[in-house]
Amino acid sequence: MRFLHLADLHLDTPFTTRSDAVRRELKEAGRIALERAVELALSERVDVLLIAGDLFDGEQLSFHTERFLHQSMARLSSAGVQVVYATGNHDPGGAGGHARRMEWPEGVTLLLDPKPRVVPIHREGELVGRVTGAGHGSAREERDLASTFPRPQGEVPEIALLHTQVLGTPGEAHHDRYAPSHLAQLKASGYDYWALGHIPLRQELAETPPIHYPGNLQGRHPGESGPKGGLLVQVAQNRTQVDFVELAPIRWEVLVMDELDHAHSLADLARLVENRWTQARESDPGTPEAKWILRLNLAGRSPLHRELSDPEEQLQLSQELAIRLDLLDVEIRAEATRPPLAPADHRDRMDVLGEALRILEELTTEDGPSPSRTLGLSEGEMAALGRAKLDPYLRELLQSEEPELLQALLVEGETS
Ligand SMILES: [Mn+2]
Repeated sequence: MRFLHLADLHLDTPFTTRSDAVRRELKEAGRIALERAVELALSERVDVLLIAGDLFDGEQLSFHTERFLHQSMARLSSAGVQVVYATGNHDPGGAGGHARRMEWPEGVTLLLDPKPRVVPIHREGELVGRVTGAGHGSAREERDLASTFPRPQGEVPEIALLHTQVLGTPGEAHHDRYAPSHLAQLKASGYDYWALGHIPLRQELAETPPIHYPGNLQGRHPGESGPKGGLLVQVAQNRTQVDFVELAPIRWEVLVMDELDHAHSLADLARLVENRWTQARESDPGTPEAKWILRLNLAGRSPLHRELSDPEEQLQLSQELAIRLDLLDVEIRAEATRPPLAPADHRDRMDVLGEALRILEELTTEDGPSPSRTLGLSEGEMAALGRAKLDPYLRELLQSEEPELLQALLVEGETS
């Protein structure tokens, strides 16, 4: 038995915080990813497409997307590929939900309520496997639905399909515990594969039997970086092959830059970002046709602190970067930048900090007082160390350590 496992498509996510152009691209990307999934299902001649919930994002479903879904499913069904779709918390199957209201072509089996159902899967009239699944009837399904699944019969591959929060999985804390289930129970259930949905992060929870979240089909915000797509699964007698296939047209990337002291102009900063971007793409180039959205998190002391706090300057920088790096969009977060060190502002203070800054300045001045004498070395020690070289050496040392010394003194001074 061969199938494609998808989850968490969230079609028609509103993306309200994005510009019109980017919002259009992101919405379109959700449909393109599904179109690619359909192409893959056809070219790989799978027996069934499994959708593990959250096919829609919520109440807003455009007529465009509805028609697109219908056509996509009809393509599969006319090629003899079944579709089994179990609803999740974003697209519950109860009265009034899109899943129940919209028109579906023949060959699509909808699992709209929590009562598990067994769907036989055929290839050219022959039984090749069974899918047992259940859907969320409401947006707040709090029961452990997996525990109600029947024991599979098992003479053909038996697949379980469910939108669920498996307790204790990475990323759990960020998601509501809808239809919670227990890994030990899934493992002991007798199914040959658990096709799960709900957690956007792709992960294998168990190898035997394989229990997988495919992750979402298209990332929707910077936190959902990395390649996104579906799992192509072949269940055979002795072993199950699970392959991830990238399908999302848009990729997200987050760059954190917190060493900004040497960027003295926005052009310098743009160059620094370009270097970091190039490095990141060397290790993870993405597909040749991928479109990218960059989130740039800037932090720490920066001579550009003031410019970066100005929305107009930020916009200019993001536009410059988008053109330069050929990106769909660039978001800049600069709330965590701070003004650069300015020792001159503190030198005249009549306190320990001011005194320390004045001493440091004096000692590093070429014809100022002798550092070795000020530091309290005796005549004998100075003679032994070679007096002529000692002062220049100490000045150099103090100067090279100056940024660190200033940092320590000023941060101390600011917080006291
Ligand atoms: Mn969900």
